[in-house]
Amino acid sequence: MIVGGDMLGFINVKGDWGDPNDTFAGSVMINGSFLAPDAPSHIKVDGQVVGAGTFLAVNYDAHDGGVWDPNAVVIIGDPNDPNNVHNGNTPALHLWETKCKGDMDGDQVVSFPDINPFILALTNAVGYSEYFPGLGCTNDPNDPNCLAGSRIWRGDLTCDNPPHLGFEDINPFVVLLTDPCCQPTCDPCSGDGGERMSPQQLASELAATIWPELYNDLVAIVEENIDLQPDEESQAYWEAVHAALTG
Ligand SMILES: [Ca+2]
Ligand SMILES: [Ca+2]
Repeated sequence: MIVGGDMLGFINVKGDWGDPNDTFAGSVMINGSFLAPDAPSHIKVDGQVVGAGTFLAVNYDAHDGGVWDPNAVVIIGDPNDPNNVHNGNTPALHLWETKCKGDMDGDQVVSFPDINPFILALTNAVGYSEYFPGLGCTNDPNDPNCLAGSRIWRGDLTCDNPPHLGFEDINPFVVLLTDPCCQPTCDPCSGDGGERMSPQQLASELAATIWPELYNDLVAIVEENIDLQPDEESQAYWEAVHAALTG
């Protein structure tokens, strides 16, 4: 479902949200902001969210950094029960909002654990979509233009046009991990690019957070990344990261 501009009114789903037989269902793409400046603005589901893979991703202009107004809410079930009224990320319900570039697991924070879903998103789009229902892509997880589920928006740290998630995003992702912030743009977080971690420090942070089953993928990505560096200094940096990971 796509809302062409700012969302100021309401959407009411009369029954359940989702389909028990459909793995990817439930994205509301708002091309502007999700706003309630004067009157209530809400998305209301009278029934419940059904199906293990169903999600409700409220993507309020993720591309440009729109606003989810605190008074704009998503209501699932009886509106008189305050537990049913949500105004932000609610992972237990697969209710996601998009906010930070590089936040690959959708917890609204950019941190080292995001390395796991970043690698998944890079190497296995379908696996990423299955692991994080709603953060992957609707219908076709391999569709490079599918931003509704926001996998590409979150991982594309070079802000390509059209958006693209690829090996070119590894360097900026690592820079972001070492100088983290939550923002919807590709600008450096502190404005000065931050202090680069030593290769040994980076390798040990990565090794401490990587899932064992992704360790080999990480090593392979780091190895490929050596050749992609523009200068010898950067190559030496990534060679040292690789050596520390495999040593
Ligand atoms: Ca995160
Ligand atoms: Ca990119």
